[in-house]
Amino acid sequence: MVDRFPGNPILTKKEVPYPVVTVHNAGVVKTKGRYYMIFRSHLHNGRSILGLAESADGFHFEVRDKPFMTPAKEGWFKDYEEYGIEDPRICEIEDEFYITYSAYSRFGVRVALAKTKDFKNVERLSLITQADQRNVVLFPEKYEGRFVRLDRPHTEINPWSIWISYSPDLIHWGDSKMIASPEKYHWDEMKIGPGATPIKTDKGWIHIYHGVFKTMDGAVYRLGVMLHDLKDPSKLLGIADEFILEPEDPWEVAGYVHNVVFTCGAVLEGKEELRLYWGGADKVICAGTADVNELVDLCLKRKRKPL
Ligand code: BMA
Repeated sequence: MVDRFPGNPILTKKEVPYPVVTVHNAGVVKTKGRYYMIFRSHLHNGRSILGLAESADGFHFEVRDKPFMTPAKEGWFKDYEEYGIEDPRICEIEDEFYITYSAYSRFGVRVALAKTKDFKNVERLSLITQADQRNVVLFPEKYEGRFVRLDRPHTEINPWSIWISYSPDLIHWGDSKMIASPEKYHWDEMKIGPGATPIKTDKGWIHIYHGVFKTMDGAVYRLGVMLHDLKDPSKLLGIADEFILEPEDPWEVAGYVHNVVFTCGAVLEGKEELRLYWGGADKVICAGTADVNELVDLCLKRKRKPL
């Protein structure tokens, strides 16, 4: 389903002008013909920061001299970012770029929201979940006057599932509802989580998500696709039964954590092509393309049984 870019991996630690151990899990947007990528890197102490890279073609990226965001040193965010900031997603809403990222600390992992207009200055807005939450993905459009997000709470009774929540101001969230959960003895039976910012098509919102299967050799992270109704994003028109990408290339099979493909970003090229970005084995960044119509068909014609 996904054609890998022949020049993969598109970004590694060698292209980063400051010392890092990994370059992985990146949010990407395209605006005014340029691609902006915010990526996660581990430092040598094992904690994460966020870097910024730019590109004219979406495949060849140049990394800024300095990190884009490092854990907050003061204020309300300081205590909650002590162990690092991870897995950014970018969503353009009304000409501003909102970044959701995981904030790690002794209190657990929660999700923070920041915004930028120019990819130079960034403003932290709020911590928008409690612990234990990761993988918050915003929709680029409001629904019935409210912002919409996908989130991924985790409880023992209902492990690692995808929920939807609504907000009048991006800060206060509620009316949460569960919309998808892992399926037993299936490639995503252990965990699922929101992946890339949803992409709008005539047939619905394409949402690439990650699914995890536990093996005797540890967990395998793969990517799948679901289609949300344009009129009501809480309604799933279909979740494809099959995964669309699994670790295959050497840098996806081995790295910092082996057997991982993990996405935080996708971009629509014209009407037919989805450009997908993923972290390979938590060490490098890879890119590939998929046909929008094929992804939609997979969700509608080869779907798994509804919830
Ligand atoms: C998840 C997150 C991701 C990571 C993945 C595989 O729980 O930590 O950032 O890519 O595990 O290690």
